[in-house]
Amino acid sequence: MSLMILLSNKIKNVEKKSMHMDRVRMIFPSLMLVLVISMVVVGCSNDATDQDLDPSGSATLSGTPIQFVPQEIIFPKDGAKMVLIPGEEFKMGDHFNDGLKDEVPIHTVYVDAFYMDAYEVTNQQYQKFIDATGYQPPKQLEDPKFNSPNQPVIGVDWFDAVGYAKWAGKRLPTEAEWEKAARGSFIGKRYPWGNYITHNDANYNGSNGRDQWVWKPASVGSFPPNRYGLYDMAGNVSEWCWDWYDSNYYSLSAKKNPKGPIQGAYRIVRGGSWNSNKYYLRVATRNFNSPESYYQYCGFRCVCDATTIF
Ligand SMILES: [Ca+2]
Ligand SMILES: [Ca+2]
Repeated sequence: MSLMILLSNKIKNVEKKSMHMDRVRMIFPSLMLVLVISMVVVGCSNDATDQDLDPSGSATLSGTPIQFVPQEIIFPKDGAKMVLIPGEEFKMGDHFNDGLKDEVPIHTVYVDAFYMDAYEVTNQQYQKFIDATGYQPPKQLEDPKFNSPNQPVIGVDWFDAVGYAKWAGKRLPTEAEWEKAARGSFIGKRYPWGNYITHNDANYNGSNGRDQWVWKPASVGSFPPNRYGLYDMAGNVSEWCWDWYDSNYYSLSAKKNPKGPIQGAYRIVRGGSWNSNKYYLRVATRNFNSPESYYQYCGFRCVCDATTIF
């Protein structure tokens, strides 16, 4: 009888242990998810201070060497997928003598690791910003040609882009970050994937092959990404960057984390658009607009620092 009780107790203990392990197995993924999300929230929002994003101030880019970070994150505030761009040197500028003098000299630049939105900011994401803040919507949101939820937002000036980034807890990329990201780890190529471009690679002026969009942006991500997992770095809509424009800046640029001139009349715009000839889709092409101007071809995407919090 006592043997039966002993066996029964052992079986109960085994069952309890098994139930405990099952609970651990059930809870563990949730704990890991909470941990990762917490790290993402802390890691990105800590660096997005008012000083970082104040249009009258200069961006603080405080990334430091990192041990481990996820390759992709979903940013909590705007739900944007972001991909990690590694901190390393690259050669910035026109390697082919294709462009204007402002694209040279080629110079070596180091940028700290950062996360960049995989896609241009969409109408749907911008609408969340409008709903949350009462911000003035761009008039293009009333135009059926431009207002699909997954089309990139357009008709936004530089201050609108900075306003969205600040709301989201992110910032605009510097010009150096943008070009580093667009190059997709290739060295000295003309486009984000290599030296040649067709309408199967991007949405630009005209249509053919995969590019079936004329005089309007495609839904974001309609073309293959570059090697970092970034979509539409060439074409679709051109993208506001943080920096002021100076045609001589490449001769003056800081080597580490350059943030552009301290003042100017125009802000950098990169990548070309649905309205551009392919010449303007080159990764080295430097364009610029008045920060108060807005166009049907110009949108933006955001970045945030990758920090040791991970
Ligand atoms: Ca097109
Ligand atoms: Ca683009």
